[in-house]
Amino acid sequence: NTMLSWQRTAFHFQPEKNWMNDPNGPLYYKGWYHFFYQYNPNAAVWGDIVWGHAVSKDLIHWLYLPLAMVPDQWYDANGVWTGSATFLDDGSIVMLYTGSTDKFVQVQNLAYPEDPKDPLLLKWTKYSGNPVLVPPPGIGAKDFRDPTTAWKTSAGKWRITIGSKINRTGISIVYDTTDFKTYEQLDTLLHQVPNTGMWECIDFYPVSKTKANGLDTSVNGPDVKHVIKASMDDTRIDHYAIGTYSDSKGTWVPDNPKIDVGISTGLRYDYGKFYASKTFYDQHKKRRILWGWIGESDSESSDVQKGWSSVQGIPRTVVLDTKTGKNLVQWPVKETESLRLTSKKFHMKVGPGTVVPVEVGPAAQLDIEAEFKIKKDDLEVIFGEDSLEADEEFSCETSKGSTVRGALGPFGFSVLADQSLSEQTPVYFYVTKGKDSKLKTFFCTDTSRSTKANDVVKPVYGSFVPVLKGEKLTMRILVDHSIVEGFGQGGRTCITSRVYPTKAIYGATKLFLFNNAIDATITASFRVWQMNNAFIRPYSADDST
Ligand code: DQQ
Repeated sequence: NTMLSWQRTAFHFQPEKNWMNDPNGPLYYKGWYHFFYQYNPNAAVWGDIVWGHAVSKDLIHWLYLPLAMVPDQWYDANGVWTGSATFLDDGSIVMLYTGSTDKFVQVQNLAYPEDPKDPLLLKWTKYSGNPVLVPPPGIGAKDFRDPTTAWKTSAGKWRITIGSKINRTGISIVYDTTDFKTYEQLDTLLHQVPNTGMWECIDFYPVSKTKANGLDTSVNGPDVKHVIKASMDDTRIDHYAIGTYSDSKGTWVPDNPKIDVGISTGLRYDYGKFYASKTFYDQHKKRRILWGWIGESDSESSDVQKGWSSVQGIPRTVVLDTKTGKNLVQWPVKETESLRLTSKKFHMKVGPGTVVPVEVGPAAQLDIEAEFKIKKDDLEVIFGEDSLEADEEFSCETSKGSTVRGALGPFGFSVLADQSLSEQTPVYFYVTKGKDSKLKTFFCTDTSRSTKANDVVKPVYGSFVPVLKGEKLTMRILVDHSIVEGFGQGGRTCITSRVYPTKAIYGATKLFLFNNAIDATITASFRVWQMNNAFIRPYSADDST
């Protein structure tokens, strides 16, 4: 169907057709990045789930391979669901995944490459003793899924966690194993949080307190913090928290109980559309990489009409923010920059209530890096001692979007806009003065005017973003036809949105800079790159060389 074909992305991973959801078992092996994904080979809606498979040399250009695993056993007859890879000490790979059985019971299964010498890992063998884990007593048959990558205990065993719930409490059940075939359940949970519902796709990994590189999942010690991420089935939000892991107890406690997993005051990887994510340690480049499933915000019937649904976000490196110590920072993998074509640099001063076209040619595939300064006098006058403006608790989500003017914002870019701005998606900062008289910065994306289509959910997304003394406000935006990924303040706060312009497509797509503040003058220094297409196509024999 060509009618909706402009929504197809040019450099984001998506299958040729049909439905995709969670990233599965990402890993680097013998020169290839492997990416598996939840896939419906038969339709553009969820169902008949198998593992799709693709490989890449650089995480950007992808070659589709044959399906890696399909439901061909009683223990995965209703779907080969989400799972994770672990490298054993001898370099061999084990894959654990959830099967939905012939009776719709969620069990964990073991699989491994049929031929470890094959860099493409084309064939997977399911262990003859599957399932290796069934729901333990007290756990619902349909509440037991998505095993993590295993990590080593100090006793030399392997440990994994699996998400579940007891009543309304989200929990992570812990098991130790030596051979991945038999398991011993620990008496304690890794973690639990009341009133958060079912935890899907738990991820658990160390981050360095001092260094910028990523850590292998088994690394532990005084220089390390541990991150737990769980995907909240109820709200479809990926929440993470930073805390301390006890190897001897098999438990984890958050640094700050107010920033715990799954609670409204906690942290999210992304404040837009981003779910069921999973990290892996890239031993090739010593970094931890985050994949996230970006679903659609349009209707199921539109997906059926266009013949596909969902994309994957650009893989992000993830590290602890050593400046704040309280949050992660996420950034598109360096290889993304290989898609950059021509660029233009701009330095613009924009007064209150201004919209300026940014002449970059067609603006449907862009990478934007920008720095903003608020004129200092304005800051002092506006937010001086007796200033009137003290924003009550601002929130992007409950605000009416970028048309609402404050003293110091909003300002930023309107992307995927048409010439007359009848369609536009503003990505912006909004600076407020809190009740404590301190400036507080928010990073938001307003999709409410992104399309004329009437079958689309169009929220205002966003959140608070930490800005430290002396820092300028910075943002990066990746634009790719129907996806916009915003990274505020170096990736402290991220927002991914799916938008479906009807006029702002291909060559008609424009970029604007705006300052909708009432008082402040803004200086924006930025660079805009045209982005190339990535090749994402079936593997052919020529690709082996
Ligand atoms: N998707 C998988 C499950 C997982 C869910 C099924 C999260 O394993 O819990 O497709 O999106």
